[in-house]
Amino acid sequence: MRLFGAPLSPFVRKAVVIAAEKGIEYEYDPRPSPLGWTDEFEQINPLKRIPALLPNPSNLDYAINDSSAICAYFEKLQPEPALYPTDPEAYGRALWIEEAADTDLANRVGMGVFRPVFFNLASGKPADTETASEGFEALGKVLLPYLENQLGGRAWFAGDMFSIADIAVMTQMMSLDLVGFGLPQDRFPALRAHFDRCMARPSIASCREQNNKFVEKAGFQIERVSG
Ligand SMILES: N[C@@H](CCC(=O)N[C@@H](CS)C(=O)NCC(=O)O)C(=O)O
Repeated sequence: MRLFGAPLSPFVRKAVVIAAEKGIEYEYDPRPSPLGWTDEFEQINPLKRIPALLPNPSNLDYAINDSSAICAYFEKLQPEPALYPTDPEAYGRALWIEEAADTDLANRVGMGVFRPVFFNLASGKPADTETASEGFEALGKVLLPYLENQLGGRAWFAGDMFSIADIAVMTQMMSLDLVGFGLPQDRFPALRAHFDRCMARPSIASCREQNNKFVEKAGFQIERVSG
């Protein structure tokens, strides 16, 4: 099995973390990214998005693309530990939170905060911290308060288990944190505690360490703006 996609993509992180939680092994090809695609990638995923997964690396025509499809495939491949609740309400809620995180949250985090800092640095320009700060403030108006409220006093987003919902939200928060926008404790205490709880899991701590090493190796100096 081979997983494709740059390690700083929040969607690739979903696949990496769920595989680590379940002890699923794979070869990893970190090369395809929005900053540059490999020759064979279009054949694997005509949508040109990461992550992509080849269950059999020699068969480029049988790919599973999209983080949600890959995570659901991993759940069937290796059901333990379960990362999707069985209770119908908790299951529906997990899928909704995953969807919200993968769409609107991802778009606002990626375009509004991550890219103005990271893509600028990657192309040799100074980080656009002003645009990123505006993007973070926009997130703080609706989406982050919504998620803060959804979490309420509970440890996890769906039922009383760590699930795909937590992974999907956490991977977006990691993107914010990586470019200097940690969750402020005074404004989002539940989300902050959720982030710290997630980071304490070995699967996520190791993913974060790899991400930090990648940024260090690139030599990017990233200003800490919050959290
Ligand atoms: N719904 C897809 C979204 C994947 C996605 O948008 N990935 C980004 C990287 S973070 C990408 O490949 N973007 C391509 C581009 O910007 O050209 C998933 O969950 O995998």
